[in-house]
Amino acid sequence: MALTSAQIDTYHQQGFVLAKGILTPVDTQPVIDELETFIDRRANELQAEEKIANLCAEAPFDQRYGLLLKQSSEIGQGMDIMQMRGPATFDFLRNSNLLDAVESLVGPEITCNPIQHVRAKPPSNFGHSSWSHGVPWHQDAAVMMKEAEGSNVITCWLPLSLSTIERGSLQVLPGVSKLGYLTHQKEGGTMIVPDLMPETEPAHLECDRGDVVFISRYTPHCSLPNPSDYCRWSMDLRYQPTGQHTGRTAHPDFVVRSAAHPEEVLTDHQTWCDLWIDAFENPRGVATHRTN
Ligand SMILES: O=C(O)CCC(=O)C(=O)O
Repeated sequence: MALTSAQIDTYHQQGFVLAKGILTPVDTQPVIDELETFIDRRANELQAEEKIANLCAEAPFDQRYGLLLKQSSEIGQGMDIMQMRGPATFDFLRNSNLLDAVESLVGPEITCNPIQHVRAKPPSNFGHSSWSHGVPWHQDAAVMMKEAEGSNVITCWLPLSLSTIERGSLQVLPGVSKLGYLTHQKEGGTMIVPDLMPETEPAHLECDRGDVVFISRYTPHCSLPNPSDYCRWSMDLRYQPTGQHTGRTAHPDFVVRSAAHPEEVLTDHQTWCDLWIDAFENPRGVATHRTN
């Protein structure tokens, strides 16, 4: 669904917009099914290795991963977009409801930027996982190369389950994207140098499956630990006008929509998998964060 002109204005004024109901359950269910299949397979493998005792097979999507993580920190190994490379996730990267909204912000020639994740943010005290303790204040411009500073990369942050303050929802600083890039430091995870943090009241972006938050590369955002008993599942995907620098030359981007050259849209799942496999097996280019 295209964004309304009011939503587009909000994005440009505030540096983000929370757009409700962009996606239907039909859009995200195949991705959830793919994640559930992955988790079930990992759980069975870990049970065979006697690393977990209870498969928790009856637990719902927003609880099972946490219950398994409590038993083994290995449950989430290999569970990100570029590692799983599932066909449903590949299809979702080209989802027309999502891209209609993205087109409102980047125009009709759209490339999928390779900086993308699926995050199972589990309860913070259920064991160690890379996302469970939150993410410090940063701008997404800091996870890209400096060369991408002029690229209109839009982050699409979308929950696959309820995302509330109690479950470690996202926070953003409204209205400060116009400041441009703020220097980041490595210490504490890629984060804005504390002295440079704008003194702005954060907005808590509570949202649910179907909603999408669009965030500019210059909008400071963070997320808190998850003190609840539920996983806060989300995806963060990035899109940009085709031809602009991706800021991550080590990893493959691809065209997802084109009015001018529809033949350039990548629709073949195996080709996408091969691009990632090649990037991992024959490393070249840059995949590091910018901390200067
Ligand atoms: O999902 C989160 O908790 C943080 C996401 C984030 O920082 C990002 O997408 O850049």
